[in-house]
Amino acid sequence: MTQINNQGTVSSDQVPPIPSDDPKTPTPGDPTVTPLTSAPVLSADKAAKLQVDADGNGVPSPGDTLRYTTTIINSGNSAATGVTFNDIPTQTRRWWRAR
Ligand SMILES: [Ca+2]
Repeated sequence: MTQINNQGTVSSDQVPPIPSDDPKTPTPGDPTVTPLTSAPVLSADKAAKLQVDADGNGVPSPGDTLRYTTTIINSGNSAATGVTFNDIPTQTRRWWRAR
């Protein structure tokens, strides 16, 4: 939706219904048009979790496996199309799953 069109009428016992007018236009008796502003607002959160603690020290260290979880959110007021997420792991990372 890119705009809202609205029109009312006024009438009395003495006159027929008269349509409301958009005062911003020169056309008499036309609907009032209000343009709407909308856009998607995208964000991507990425969290890391220790998936396999190879050396058992309880913290990420060389030789362990990390799991990354990515959450992509559209908090805007319109749909986003053609959305892609691009993240190329380095040689020190192993991907388990991205969602
Ligand atoms: Ca570790």
